[in-house]
Amino acid sequence: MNKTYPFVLQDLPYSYEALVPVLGSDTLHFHHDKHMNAYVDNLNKALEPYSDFHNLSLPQLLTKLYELPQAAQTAVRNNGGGVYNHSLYFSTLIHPNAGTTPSASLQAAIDRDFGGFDQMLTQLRQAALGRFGSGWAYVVADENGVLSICSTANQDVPDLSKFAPLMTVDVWEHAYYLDYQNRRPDYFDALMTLINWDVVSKNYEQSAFCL
Ligand code: MN3
Repeated sequence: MNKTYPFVLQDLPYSYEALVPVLGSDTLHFHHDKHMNAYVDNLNKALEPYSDFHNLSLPQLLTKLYELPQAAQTAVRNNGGGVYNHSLYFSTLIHPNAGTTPSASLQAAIDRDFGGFDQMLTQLRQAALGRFGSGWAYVVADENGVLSICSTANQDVPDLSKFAPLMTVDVWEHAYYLDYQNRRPDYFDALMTLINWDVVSKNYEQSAFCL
């Protein structure tokens, strides 16, 4: 996420079969190789004419969106957000057999800010299922390490100057249609078995702002 222009599609940190049967390899191929790849390509196309911005990281671009030339703002918002959101999403998944759990410090924050792990997932589920149309639901930390749930539409990201996203749920239909058709609740419940809490914990421990 610290990379700058030209952005490169990162390989998945696991094989295309690694998340079967929760997410099939067809879903991962289309989602990563086609959908995410298009966001990377279109982000680079949008930035190509503006060399003054080629040294900015993706979080910096998304935070300074309105300092960009107006002609590039919508494309960077949509495609830069698409790269940011998918990078976070894919990086926090792993096969359920990995059996990861939150670190002591993340678990303490979950208990303090949600009243427990199940309560956190209940709030995240409400945000994911309540998002009309396409978008994302997140667990984020603020600059004091306080956790909360939020949701965005389309490929928008939370305000990265105020919140560090720790994990996210893609609720665009392309994330689940091949495996779950229109059943977003089934997808959400299954996806929660794939969350790599080791990575989420690391994101929490590194969340003191480093744009
Ligand atoms: Mn997606």
